[in-house]
Amino acid sequence: MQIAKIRLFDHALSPADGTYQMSISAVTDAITHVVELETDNGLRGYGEVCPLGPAYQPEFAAGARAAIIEMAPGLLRLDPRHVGLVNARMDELLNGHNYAKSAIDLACWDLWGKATDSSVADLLGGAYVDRVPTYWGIMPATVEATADKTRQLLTDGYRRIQLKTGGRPLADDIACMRVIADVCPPDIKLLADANRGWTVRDTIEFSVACRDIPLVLEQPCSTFEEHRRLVGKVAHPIFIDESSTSVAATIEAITSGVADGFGMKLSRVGGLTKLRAVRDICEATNTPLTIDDTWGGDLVASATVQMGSTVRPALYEGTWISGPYMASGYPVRSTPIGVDQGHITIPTGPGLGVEIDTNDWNEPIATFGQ
Ligand code: 0XW
Ligand code: MG
Repeated sequence: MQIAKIRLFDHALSPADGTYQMSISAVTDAITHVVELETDNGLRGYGEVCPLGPAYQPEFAAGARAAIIEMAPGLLRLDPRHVGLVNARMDELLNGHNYAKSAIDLACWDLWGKATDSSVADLLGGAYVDRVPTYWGIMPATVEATADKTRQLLTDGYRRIQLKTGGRPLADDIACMRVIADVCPPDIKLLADANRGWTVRDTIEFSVACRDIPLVLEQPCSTFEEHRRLVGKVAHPIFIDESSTSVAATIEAITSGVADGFGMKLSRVGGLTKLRAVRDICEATNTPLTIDDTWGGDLVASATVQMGSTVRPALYEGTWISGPYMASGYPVRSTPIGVDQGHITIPTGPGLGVEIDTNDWNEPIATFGQ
């Protein structure tokens, strides 16, 4: 089985309320790129990458588009089931740009599943569950609005709540964290995610002020070095998100004693093949992790929940999807992937289980092969 044709599509996946606000970046429009790989025996596999605007991480939509176009001609005639070889070829064709490689990697896993009538979760070792827990990130708001949102999330079945912090006075972050802790029963997992927006000093002050609240500090500062300076000075575990940029960076974060867990992103590490290694390293070191991506439609959602379902449940912190935050996704023929009672049901069907008819979409922006 060989890749005979590659088509690239794009779609706008804008936030429902106009803006998705984080400490030092706000996203108003998110452009996703979907790769279609067609094989010489007539199968079609799909993968996707959707950076969270240009400032969340170094990744950005126009970069994904350029990198995929750069690599595509060199991928024709490869066997998509050989995900290791496809990844090696991508590294020969282009240095870095893990996120763009992620879209191609996903499409290969989708094809591998379709060729063997297996779900991606089957190929990844098997699913522990048929629906996975999710969590919610509360955007910066007043104390009253934060309390109301927390109550609503509890009613909706969420058991893990992340407060977006940073980008405003520390006292506001502390007050909002306190009200969330007051509203929540003790078994709800709480996180403060500054998305790189705090200094080392901010983080220490926040942690000391919230010493009595069991919570996780997620990616408080910008660099790995700053997080290293926090070790021993904060009262809470540190989860690394934006700084876990690769499999090697993940290993370093664990072995250096900085990461107590991860907010892990599929596209940042380069797709399912790399994320499988991350999962296995986390399992070998008893390190908890989420399985998320930055943003995206049902292809990204399926890839993340399928991978999430294969993580040992005691270490799995859930999967966040952007669907509930979006005005709408791109059209698919399968049941849309959504959240119900704080959980996401894993699509059934071979590969990623997302049925696509590209007649529902605009014309591709690039085509390679025939
Ligand atoms: C809450 N998320 C998983 C969604 C956005 O991609 C940002 C992210 C995070 O934790 O930073
Ligand atoms: Mg995060």
